[in-house]
Amino acid sequence: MKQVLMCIKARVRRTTEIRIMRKTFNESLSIVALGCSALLFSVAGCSRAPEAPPKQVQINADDKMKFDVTAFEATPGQKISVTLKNVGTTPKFSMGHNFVMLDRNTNVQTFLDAASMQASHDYVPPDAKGVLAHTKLLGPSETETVTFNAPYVPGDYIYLCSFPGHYSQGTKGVMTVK
Ligand SMILES: [Cu+2]
Repeated sequence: MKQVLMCIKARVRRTTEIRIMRKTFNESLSIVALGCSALLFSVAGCSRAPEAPPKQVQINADDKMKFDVTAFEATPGQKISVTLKNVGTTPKFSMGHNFVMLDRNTNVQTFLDAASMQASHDYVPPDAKGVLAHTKLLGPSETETVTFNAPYVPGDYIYLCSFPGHYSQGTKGVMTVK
């Protein structure tokens, strides 16, 4: 009888030991799994390409109604930061300048006709179709930066100042996506 009891006790002890071992094994397994996933996460984090800084384009507009940058290039989808500065001295109401980037196939004359009626909206109709990005109308020494993504469709995109009469004088340019 005593022997049987001892045997049972020994078996219980062994079972408990196995259980503890199993628990420890499971714990270390989960720690390893955690470590693996952390590693995978960091590898995935490293392999993701960092976002490229936007392409900077500085454009000056003057009292002679000219943009000093009349062409620049972009890659499809590239982030572009255009900074327009009005380097003139003539008051805004008679010589303000803005920067308006139009979508391809936008009829420039139709847009300008509509824009000319929108002095209170800085000559950019709020409901205008085909405007990819624009600044407000800037007076002397004023600057504004507008950031946008270049379209994915390659081609020529016209940008302009929509103050009445300025486009035909030379406040215009072309962004070529290629
Ligand atoms: Cu202008």
